[in-house]
Amino acid sequence: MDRQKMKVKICLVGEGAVGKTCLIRRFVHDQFEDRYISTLGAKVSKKEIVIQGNGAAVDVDMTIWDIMGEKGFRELLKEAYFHGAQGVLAVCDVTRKETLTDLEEWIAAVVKVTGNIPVELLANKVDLKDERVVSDGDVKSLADSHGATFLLTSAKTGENVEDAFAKLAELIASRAA
Ligand code: G3D
Ligand code: MG
Repeated sequence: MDRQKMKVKICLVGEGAVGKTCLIRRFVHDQFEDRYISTLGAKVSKKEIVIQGNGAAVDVDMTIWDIMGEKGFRELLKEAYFHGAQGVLAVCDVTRKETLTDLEEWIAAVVKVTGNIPVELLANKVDLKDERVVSDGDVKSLADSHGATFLLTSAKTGENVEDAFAKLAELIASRAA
């Protein structure tokens, strides 16, 4: 019997340099590069994964949207970027507290275009233990206030990166079911 298939579009949001591009690169290519060409405009990547949905395996064809120029990200571009997104990874950098509070605005901007979709907060760069200023509690309270889940990630070590994307896909699948 053919496995059930689904296509999903997800977006990553968050301030510049929190690690969005690195998380995608880690997930899609299983690589972390210290040097690379930064994204121009929006970049779309694809990856297929298999998740457990409702007891049966589901093939998920993920389209992952990345952006650059976060501060100057224009309203018009925002519409196109978020349009049709079924889930969002809201990323902050645990070494910069303002990147967590900034997520309020990012989440509001997405939801304005997409309506209520699953949101997962990623507290990235947890490998930088000595520089960390954002606590688990800080992340949890923002996540709770948006009915979102959260994970601590590192694009550098790969910690929780697969899980982050898979968990979001599962949330989307369970909504669609
Ligand atoms: P962005 O796409 O959100 O703007 P990038 O962020 O993915 O371009 O990452 C910004 C910087 O953070 C990069 O460093 C990258 O190497 C670093 N980075 C991303 N994720 C992690 C992580 O999990 N741990 C650590 N230690 N660094 C990370 P540069 O030096 O190129 O600015
Ligand atoms: Mg980027």
